[in-house]
Amino acid sequence: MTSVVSYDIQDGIAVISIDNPPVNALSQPVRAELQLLARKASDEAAVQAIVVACAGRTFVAGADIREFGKPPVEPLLPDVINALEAIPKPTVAALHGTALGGGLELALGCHYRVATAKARFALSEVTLGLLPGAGGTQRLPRLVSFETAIEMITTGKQIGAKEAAALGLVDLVTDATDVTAAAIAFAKDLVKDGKGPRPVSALDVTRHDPSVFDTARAKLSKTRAGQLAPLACVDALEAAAKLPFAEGLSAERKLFRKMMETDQRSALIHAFFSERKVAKLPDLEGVDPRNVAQIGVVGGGTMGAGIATSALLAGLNVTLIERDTESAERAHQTVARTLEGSVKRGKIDRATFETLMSERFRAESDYAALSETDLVIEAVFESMEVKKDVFTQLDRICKPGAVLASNTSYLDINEIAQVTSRPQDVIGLHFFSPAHVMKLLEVVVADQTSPVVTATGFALAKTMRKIAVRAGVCDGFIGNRILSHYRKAVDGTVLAGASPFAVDRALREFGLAMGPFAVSDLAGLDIGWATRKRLAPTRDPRETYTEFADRICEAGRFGRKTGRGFYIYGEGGPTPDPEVDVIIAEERKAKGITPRKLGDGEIVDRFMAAMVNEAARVVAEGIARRPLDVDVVLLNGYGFPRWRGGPMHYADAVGPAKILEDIQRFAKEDAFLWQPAPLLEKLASEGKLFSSLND
Ligand code: T1G
Repeated sequence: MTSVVSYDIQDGIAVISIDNPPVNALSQPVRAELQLLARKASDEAAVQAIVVACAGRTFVAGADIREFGKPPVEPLLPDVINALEAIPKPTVAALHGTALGGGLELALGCHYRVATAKARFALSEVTLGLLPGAGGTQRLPRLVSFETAIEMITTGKQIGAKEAAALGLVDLVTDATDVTAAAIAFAKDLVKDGKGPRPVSALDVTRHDPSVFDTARAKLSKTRAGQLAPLACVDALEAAAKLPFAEGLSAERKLFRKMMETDQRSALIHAFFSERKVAKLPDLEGVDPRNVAQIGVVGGGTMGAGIATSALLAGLNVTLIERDTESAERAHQTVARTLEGSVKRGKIDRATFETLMSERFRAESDYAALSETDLVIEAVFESMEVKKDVFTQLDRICKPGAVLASNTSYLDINEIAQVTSRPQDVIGLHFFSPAHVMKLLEVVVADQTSPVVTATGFALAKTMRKIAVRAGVCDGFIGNRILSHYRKAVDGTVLAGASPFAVDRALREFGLAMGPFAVSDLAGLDIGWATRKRLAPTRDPRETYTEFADRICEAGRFGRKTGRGFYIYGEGGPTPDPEVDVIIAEERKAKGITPRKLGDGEIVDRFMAAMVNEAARVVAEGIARRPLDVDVVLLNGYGFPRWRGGPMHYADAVGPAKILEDIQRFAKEDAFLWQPAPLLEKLASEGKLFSSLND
């Protein structure tokens, strides 16, 4: 087997370098060789100091996540790090790229740390449902305050080299491109100055108020309700405060093993790997995308300006077209305002802002400005006629080979493509609002879209740091189609007897950031109302779940923007509107429904059964390639709780058979609303899981 760790001595400095592409994860072979070579360097008389470095694009990005869920194999990372720390010679970590999780723990096990200016650091284990399990919770609070340690470990957020140095996590930030050379020079100075080992574990924990832990727990019970790992992180940090290092390490290990066994860890790892696997499509193997450097955006409203901003932040040049110079100027100001926000949040500096606005972005009113663009994204009003007119002009103006994309959220891309002479170059790129924040991008592939254009859509997503999911053409593609069905079920739940406010509360406790009725108020009830009116001519007459919502709209109550919808938006925040309950009671009476009590459990079961059932149809029809694609969409575009892994992962956790039983039970009350999807019935009858369709 090729070695994954190299060893070299340069002027008395042993350089141990890990080379385990792509991110130098601490797999078992790496741990074993690292342990062996650290011992060798410790024993060799010629070695006066040791540098631990990495080849490739980054220092260690953590333990090897692919080993999770399997029995741990010796040597365990905490033991490797403790042995390294105990070496009676100074050890220096050479840090570049992203030192994350076990990577940062390995660095903390070294006596000194040298980092490039662009290096970034995090104990990111909590994002995977874990806590640092190799001494991170015990060493970090020996260098930084407990408040900082709690914030870093319970959020998993990354910090830059400068901040790390200011916190005392890094001893030297170098502008040198070769951080290993810088670390070797640093080690030589240590030897010259007679500086020896400086084990972090020998330090006392920083001074703190013992109440810091309960304060953190109280905050997490609100901000991370239902999540186990953040609380385990606090428990491990409290152990660091109360116990000697060795005992604190044991407490950490016990908590780590407990979190490793949770469904939440399994769900978060599923989410992590699914977001990488979703872009791996056999039909795109070996298909080279077209180069995209100049993009056009048609439409400078919320979506168009958001897409333009996102593309500018990703390093692309953007030409935005509006219908006249006045609208173009307004769009220019909208983009400037949004980028000002990026400056305020430290995402870009002022110089970058000026360059973007003066050299990389222009807003025009003449389509001729798009003649040299490589890809154009249409983001105009959601009307097929308006879009057809835009694509007719794009077809006339844009150069051969330019990709013509629509940002439509539900309209038929095939119909749009037909008005052009180049349907093979037409695709859907459905961004989510706000487009410069939301990571999800549905790449909607029409019947004649060429593989090269699809590959170009995925490449653009990577450039824009979006998560692209391939979708087929149907009303609502993947996310909005599933949304429309679980919204129907939620309305049916209200008619059956639950108040909208009880539904929102139950689903918030399930893990949604906001309940569906609060979300509707936020988005604007008139939007759903307009969609219902658009679909009315084709709607099944048995579909009568939304009259109460229509009546609220007829009263001009559109939610937050009018101060009243399902909730009343006053000074003290949203409060349930009692008049909504009256409207609902009247609707139930008009339909002859005798309301019954529905507990939170049934509210969640109905919500999830509807979501999984429609998702099963979406997968069976090929609108989504795999169940994991649905998970990625719902996690990244619809606020599904990440620590539940997505609706299909949740369905596997409770079992497709249980979902089917729920649907069959609800169908006794409303056979129209609850019609089992054939794929769900098939999996349930065969005792198989949705994950069996993920390969
Ligand atoms: N283990 C195994 N594979 C990993 C990996 C890891 N830690 N990190 C990334 N990969 C794979 C990934 O699946 C993909 O594979 C390829 O590398 C490129 O990744 C003991 C227990 C490092 C910022 O949380 O955040 O340490 O698709 O597409 O966008 O206490 O990967 O090519 O086959 O994401 O440039 C803690 C997780 C682990 C870091 C790079 N570590 N990784 O982002 O590339 S738990 C993390 C990332 C731990 C200790 C505990 C990102 C990245 P493929 P990529 P990228």
